[in-house]
Amino acid sequence: MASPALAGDGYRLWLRYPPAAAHWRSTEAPRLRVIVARSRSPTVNAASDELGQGFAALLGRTLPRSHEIIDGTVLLGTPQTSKVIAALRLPLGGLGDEGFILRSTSYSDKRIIVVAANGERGLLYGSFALLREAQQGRSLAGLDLRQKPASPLRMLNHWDNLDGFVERGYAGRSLWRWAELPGQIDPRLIDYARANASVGINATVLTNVNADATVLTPDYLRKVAAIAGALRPWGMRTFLTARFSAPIDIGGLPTADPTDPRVRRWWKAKAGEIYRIIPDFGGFLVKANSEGQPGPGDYGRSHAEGANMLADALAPHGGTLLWRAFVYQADPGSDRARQAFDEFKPLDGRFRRNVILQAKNGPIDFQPREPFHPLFGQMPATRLALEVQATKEYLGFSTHLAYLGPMWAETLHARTEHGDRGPNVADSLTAMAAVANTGDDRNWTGSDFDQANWYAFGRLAWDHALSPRAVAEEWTRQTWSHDPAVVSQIVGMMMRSREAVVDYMTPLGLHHLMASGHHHGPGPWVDDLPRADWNPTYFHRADERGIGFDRTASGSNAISQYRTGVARCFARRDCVPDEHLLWFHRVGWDERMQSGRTLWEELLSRYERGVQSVGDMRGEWAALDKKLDPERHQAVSAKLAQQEKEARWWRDASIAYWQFVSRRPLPPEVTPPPHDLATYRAIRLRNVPGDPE
Ligand code: BDP
Repeated sequence: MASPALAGDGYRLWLRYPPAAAHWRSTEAPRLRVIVARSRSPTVNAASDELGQGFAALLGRTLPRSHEIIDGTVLLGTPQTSKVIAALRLPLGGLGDEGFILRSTSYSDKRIIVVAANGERGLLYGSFALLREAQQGRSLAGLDLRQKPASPLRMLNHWDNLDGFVERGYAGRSLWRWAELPGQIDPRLIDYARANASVGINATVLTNVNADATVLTPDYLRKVAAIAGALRPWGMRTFLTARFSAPIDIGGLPTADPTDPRVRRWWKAKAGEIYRIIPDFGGFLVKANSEGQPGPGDYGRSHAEGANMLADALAPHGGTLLWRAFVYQADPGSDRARQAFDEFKPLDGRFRRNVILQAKNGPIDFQPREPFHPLFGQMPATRLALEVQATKEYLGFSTHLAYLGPMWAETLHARTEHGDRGPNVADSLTAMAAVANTGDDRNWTGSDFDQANWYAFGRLAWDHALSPRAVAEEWTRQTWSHDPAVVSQIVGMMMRSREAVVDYMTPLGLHHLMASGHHHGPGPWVDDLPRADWNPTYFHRADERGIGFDRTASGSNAISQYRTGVARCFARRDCVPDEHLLWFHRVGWDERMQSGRTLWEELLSRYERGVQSVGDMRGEWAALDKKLDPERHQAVSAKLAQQEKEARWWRDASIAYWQFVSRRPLPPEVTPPPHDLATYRAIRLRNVPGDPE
């Protein structure tokens, strides 16, 4: 199964399959005797191997493969591969290729468990779902699950450069060992694919959105083909980022103008070359005319013209073109938050069928909290992908514990038309992508808790309606312990963790207050960067009178980009949630909040609450020391200690700065920052991981 793993080093992620509780084992064991899976498909073999090994570990005895149906058979099959499945006439219609049915049933008087699907990938996901059920300690007697994924494309985006550096990566270097490829396949790739398959992630983009065209040269394409071959049995398709200027960079053409016939021919030929060696290649992801990347705008062409040209090259092969909506022009104009919508809304309906427009969860840039991106729900004639960041660029890297399930659910479940009714963001999605948080650290994600974000992304991409708490519970049981007291303690910490980060970094709708470049630590005072909208002062606009970005009609009117019902609420002080207040409104320091406190008091209390919350997490974690393996317990303790220090740093530096701009005294109950503002301003971090500069 996995490469050799040390107990407790985190390598095995949530696929540990620890021996199940004795009472579960004694009642469930008779239901599990043999596995029947007739297929030569590598995917079905992978699924039945996983079941065999997983159940062997859970039950403490092997589950042999068999051809016979006996009491206790686990049967994997499609109506085409299994007469029994065909005879059972299960409701497989509408489940597509990836959906599955898990059912405890009987056949010829034999009690069996079936994993049934229309295709091999359904069998793979069904097998992992069966193991997940078992690991929750649930009885398999009444098993009856019927599922299919909410979105057809569930993908990781790796911001990995060809030299092994991972942009915004906090877990070591890239998993792709280009120098050893295509000759050697790192066994770790198989475990990577297994982990993804176990939560239904079915695609991966290997390279950084700030792309290097070299990956499209023949030598590299052979390496890509080797990776694609390792991932394929696990249901994963491989994608690459395409640098828009590749025809110039590696093609010897004088232009990359999407309307130039030579450029169009070049991309068609390139696509043909790729599909000859990777027949199931997924397609391209493109960042164009954003943050200095080349794009159709360089030739006076629109995003649709650029995207469609690449889509046409991929179309004959069934490829997909993901075009990012994260764009902002050289001049931010009135408000950077408006730019993507202003640029893309007029293009609705102008993209080819195989184009998916990929927008970040919020209109700015992966902040600890943003309102949902106004493009969701407003591009009826365009397929959309939701892009989230699993790597915590703006949420404390892999040091701070922040479980992102609640953040993503907040976006997915946000209503795009009315306050509490009508369609939500999830309803408008064809795909969901996460900027990956993986690297070659032994525990994959830099911290044990960041594994939960990889896990939660997959689960929420599969089922947008899942509750983040339920996901945290199942992850915890598979990763840490079955003990109900431990599970509830850990899940409690996880569920509060992201809000704590919001509180001590960017409370009440504040955003983009991080230090420049690496984005670690506070920098609300920064006002000297060359672009106005790179400066925190541009976003908070604080002065002696008040704080916040007026995005109502009296300000940038970004609010008008939302549908009327939503816009109306965001625009009203008595309706906009406190969480988004300073995102949409400029508010006087002494104005009263819903809590009855003034804004100044409320702001201070949020910082306090954030730091307090981290202190509580530390205490709760410390109390678990006898109940968890010492190696991982210790590793998390060390991170929490650092997080607490950094949360205080955020609080102290921010309060010192707000006090300076607002000229407000601190109420007596608020402990003054131990240093003056100049001290915080002078702090410079060096050699920070993940920083491309
Ligand atoms: C920003 C990151 C930058 C990425 C950019 C993007 O700081 O490294 O290139 O997002 O999404 O948040 O393209």
